[in-house]
Amino acid sequence: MPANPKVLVTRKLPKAVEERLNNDYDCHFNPDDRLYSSDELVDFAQGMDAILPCHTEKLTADVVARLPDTIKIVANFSVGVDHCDLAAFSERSIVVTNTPDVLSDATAEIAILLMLGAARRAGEGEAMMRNGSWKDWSPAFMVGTSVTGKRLGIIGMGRVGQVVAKRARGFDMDVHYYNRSKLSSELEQGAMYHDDIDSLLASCDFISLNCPVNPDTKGLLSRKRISKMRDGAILINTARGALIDEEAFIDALKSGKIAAAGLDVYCVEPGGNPEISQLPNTFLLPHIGSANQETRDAMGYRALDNLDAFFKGSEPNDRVA
Ligand code: 8YV
Repeated sequence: MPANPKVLVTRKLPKAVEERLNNDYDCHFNPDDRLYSSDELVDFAQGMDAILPCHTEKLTADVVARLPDTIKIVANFSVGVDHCDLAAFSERSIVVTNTPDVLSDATAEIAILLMLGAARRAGEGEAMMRNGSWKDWSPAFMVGTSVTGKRLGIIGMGRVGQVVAKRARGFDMDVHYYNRSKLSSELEQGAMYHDDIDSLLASCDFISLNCPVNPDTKGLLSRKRISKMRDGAILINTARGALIDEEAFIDALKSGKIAAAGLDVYCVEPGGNPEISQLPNTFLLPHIGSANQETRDAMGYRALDNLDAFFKGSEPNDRVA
């Protein structure tokens, strides 16, 4: 390893991860955890060998073109790489890595939380308890939908999708999935494969989005596709907001075509969509799918393993460009 490669660490990382970074690298840290503008990012990257960013840093073609020649690798602290223009990185021969596997359990936990929360109206109930508006009880009060025994359709049966399926089986759910390719029966664990998204949408009570966003999947849940969903279906999204046509989705939530939704991700982040926040049939979280201490540490170590491999002259395990 060359003496102390220089690493720009764009956000505050867990203490143990920063300590490990400090041992082996000469780091520019961000102790105030301030979101850098693109200009600042390019400025701070001057003279650095590597960048360790989060999905909050938009590494567009324009930003990539302005990075100094000293940058050899971008080791993301995220599994999703939709914030990175991978073609632009490849053109400049800058290696890009991500952090798969380590956040699958955490993200699946949040998917199940959202599914239960949306089906059982947890958002409305919680708001009522906090604003003091719980005044009555009757058999008709806050009646939701059962999850147990229902059919769950998973779009994207990768690492996260497979854990969501496993957890959903704990609720006796009948798991169906759409994926670019059919999984082996060992990985399917009895889940039913659909080679067509429309057929999955038409047959499921719950739909969970678990695929990455890329030019092929952007807007995957279009107005036309929403119209194929079962009436009164419930939608869960822990992947990326850009998978959904939010305008069409809001119309469907208003009409009851989609009975409820549990969302952790939005087209605009941070902030989300104020119109969605107004809808009582949504259960909403602020992109915390992987936000637990164990997972944050593991993501940091995974990013560091990629950096270490690169600077030792080996191929990083999680290279995506
Ligand atoms: C992370 C995520 O917290 O890893 C991802 O792709 O969406 C999140 O769960 C975030 O991206 C960290 O940069």
